[in-house]
Amino acid sequence: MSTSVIKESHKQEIEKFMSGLKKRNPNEIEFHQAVEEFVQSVIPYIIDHKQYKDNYILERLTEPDRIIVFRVSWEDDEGNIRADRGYRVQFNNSIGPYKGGLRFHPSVNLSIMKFLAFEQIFKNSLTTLPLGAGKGGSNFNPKGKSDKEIMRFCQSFMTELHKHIGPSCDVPAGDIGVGSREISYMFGQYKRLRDEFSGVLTGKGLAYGGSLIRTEATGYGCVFFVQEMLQSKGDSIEGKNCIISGSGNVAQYTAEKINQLGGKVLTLSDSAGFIYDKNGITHEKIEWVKKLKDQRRGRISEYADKWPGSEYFAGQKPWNVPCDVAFPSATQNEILEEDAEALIKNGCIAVGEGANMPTNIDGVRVFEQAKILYGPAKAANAGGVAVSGLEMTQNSIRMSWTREETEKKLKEIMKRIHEQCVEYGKEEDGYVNYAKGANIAGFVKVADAAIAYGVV
Ligand code: NDP
Ligand code: 2IT
Repeated sequence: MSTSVIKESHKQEIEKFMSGLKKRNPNEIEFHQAVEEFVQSVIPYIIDHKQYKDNYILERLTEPDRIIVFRVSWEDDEGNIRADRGYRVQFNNSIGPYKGGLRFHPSVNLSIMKFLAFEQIFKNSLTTLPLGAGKGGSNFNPKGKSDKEIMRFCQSFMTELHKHIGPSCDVPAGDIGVGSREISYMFGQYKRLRDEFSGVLTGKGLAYGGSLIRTEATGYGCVFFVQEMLQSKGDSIEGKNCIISGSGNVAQYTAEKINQLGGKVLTLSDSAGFIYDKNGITHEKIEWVKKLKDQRRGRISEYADKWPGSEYFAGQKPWNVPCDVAFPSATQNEILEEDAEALIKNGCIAVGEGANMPTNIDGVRVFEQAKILYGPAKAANAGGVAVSGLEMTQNSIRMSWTREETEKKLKEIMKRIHEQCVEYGKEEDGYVNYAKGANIAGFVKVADAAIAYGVV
């Protein structure tokens, strides 16, 4: 059932379920949104598959196994004492150890942690790897902090978190504000506290257990997924005008892979505005952006000063730039209904969500009604956690695979995710509702495991 045409009887079931969920989890708007988007596809499916209803699966799946909330005290460079809040939501370990990133951003709160951990359940299930789901982070703001401040924060964060994680229990990774620098500081502290060298975090440096392609995986995987969608229509990325939001890890490697496959990248952004480069953001320019963001920790506005023919638009998002394919790769709810309408009006034929929940429910409806190729986050950005899963395997067998082997595995995984979406998302008129497909395919595996375990 596409979210645009929900049967009246299904609508009532969905409203009843959502009203209970909202009562149990007051004020958690992002969590409500993620669950609502999910149950719009899954409740109609459950109505026809009674075992899930009889086993109270939806009620159980929307309640996290546990939530850990803790204080993170640290000292800044001026000697002031600071206190931030740390989180780890261990949502579900039915099919593997809890797995998911850590986000450091001032907007972090329990609702955002829970929406991310909830979506991670189905994303991780889609990867076909044995991965449960979790998410964590802090409202700590890394912007403008010195390396030493970042190190002290990460060490203090891990001093508490280490009690709750482990290579077979819960394996965190990066997300917004957490890249290789932060993972390395946290891994160093874990190793010191526990006196063990294990694959307890993914996204590690290559010299100490990291996997080749993990840095690239989310962006590359998202482009592979879009390529699969386009190929199902006899089309490809080659020659396509693409717009990207964000300029962090996911955006950079999305841009890199689009270029490698012959597409043209027109935009990048950060929270202050976007740049439009009519000449295309080529390999050389992407390498410059990587240094700008990862080494100098600069702003995307500097791009327009450096590269002639490009323009900076302060305070705006890129969705009004005409394109064939859009890759939202910054944050949640960055595409609202009017943004989705602008994309469709300007001829956009495909969307690959690199970010988590970047499109709100009204925006998704616009894409589905226009019947474009809409690749939802759970499917399209699963490449990151998939290569994290491959990093865990390499750590367990104490081996490392080559770049070629790992990229090939990533590509195969994205292809299998696409196949699962088609299997569960194809509608009577032939339109593939990828959101519905991803939700149901991700759900079935986890729900079947939960039933097999009995009442736990
Ligand atoms: P980074 O921290 O590397 O980059 C984040 C980018 O998004 C920056 O350009 C940042 O701009 C921008 N951004 C962050 N918050 C906002 C906001 N509130 N409004 C506008 N722009 C914002 O993070 P990642 O690239 O790793 O993550 C980007 C998205 O991809 C997130 O949704 C994340 O959950 C998702 N994701 C990441 C994966 C990974 O492996 N890293 C895997 C799967 C999904 P600024 O510098 O101004 O803050
Ligand atoms: O949202 C995500 O899937 C991530 N941030 C990556 C998680 C991981 O464990 O690699």
